[in-house]
Amino acid sequence: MTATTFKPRVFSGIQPTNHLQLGNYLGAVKRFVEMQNTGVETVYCIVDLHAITTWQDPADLRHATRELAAGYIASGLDPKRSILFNQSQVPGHAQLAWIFNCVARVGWMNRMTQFKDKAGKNAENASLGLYAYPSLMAADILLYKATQVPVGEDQKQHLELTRDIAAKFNHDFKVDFFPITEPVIEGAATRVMSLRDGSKKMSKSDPSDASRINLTDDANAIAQKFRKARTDAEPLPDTVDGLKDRPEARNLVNIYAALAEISPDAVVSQFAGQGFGAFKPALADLAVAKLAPIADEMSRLMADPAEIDRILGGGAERANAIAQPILDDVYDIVGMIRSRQI
Ligand code: AQP
Repeated sequence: MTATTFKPRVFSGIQPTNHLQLGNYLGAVKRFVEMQNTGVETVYCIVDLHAITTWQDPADLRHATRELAAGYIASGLDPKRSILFNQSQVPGHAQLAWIFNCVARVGWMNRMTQFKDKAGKNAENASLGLYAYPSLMAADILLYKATQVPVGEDQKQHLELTRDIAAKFNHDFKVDFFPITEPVIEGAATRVMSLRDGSKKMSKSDPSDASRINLTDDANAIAQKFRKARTDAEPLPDTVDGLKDRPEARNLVNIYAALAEISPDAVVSQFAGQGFGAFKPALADLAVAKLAPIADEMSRLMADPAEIDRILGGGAERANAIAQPILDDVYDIVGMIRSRQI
């Protein structure tokens, strides 16, 4: 069998839970925009089906979905150049996820560290959806035969599972149907850490608001959160090697580098010998300069929720036009009879 060449296509998504945080922006959304601007076909989803794997108040979920759409657009995603939509409007995500639940093995799921982290000590009481989350994520990606997926470092294991599911499907059904998708985990900020604890990643759902910069934070909140960010008492070194074993300092340098679009090496050579009393205000100023225009544009877009819904509906139609023929082929490969004209 000759190997199939798959059309280059980028897919990624973010859960509409709480507010977008700086880690989501630097690790994901900013990369989404860069990939859109290369001209490759880009499909970006708001994964509301993933969000409900943990409890979401329905009104909050609706608000967070629109706010994330506003965040995508305000950050530079163009609904004409990228397909932007929310997952639940394209039924193929849930349908393909069921097929993948029957391809993936329980042993594979048991190794997923995110489930262990999110379920915590009370795993028996976690939703079945949270356990099957990686199978739905594989469906999100493979429903579009995506060849590249820009994500933060924390999603690496789920991307490996997606590749395993694609390979097992191809092997079991003796086809070369799904691509073996490449994760794109690049840049200085693939794992932005909590501002309160350098061993934990920054997260939308961390109970401490001081642990993260939200994209909706105003200039005062941003300055105050960086001022209170945990650091050590040492000045900045003159090379990044000097940040080894200084996770909080390394994190702030990485954030600066990603926002300024320079290397961490360039940041430390600029601030070498200076303490955090000087570095933190410079970082806060840079963050405000980069994030305030996004926050302003988000609130402008949020004033017209009907327009956001219209954009998501149009994106869902375009997404479905790619997804449905792929899903039809999957059903055919698996042996499902499809005699009804829909
Ligand atoms: N701290 C981070 N640094 C770099 N990238 C990050 N991402 C998340 N946190 C960081 C990337 O953002 C994308 C969307 O993530 P998600 O909303 O689908 O879920 P998550 O990874 O679990 O993100 P959060 O913020 O921690 O959300 P909650 O708290 O709701 O679970 C992914 O590409 C992720 O890698």
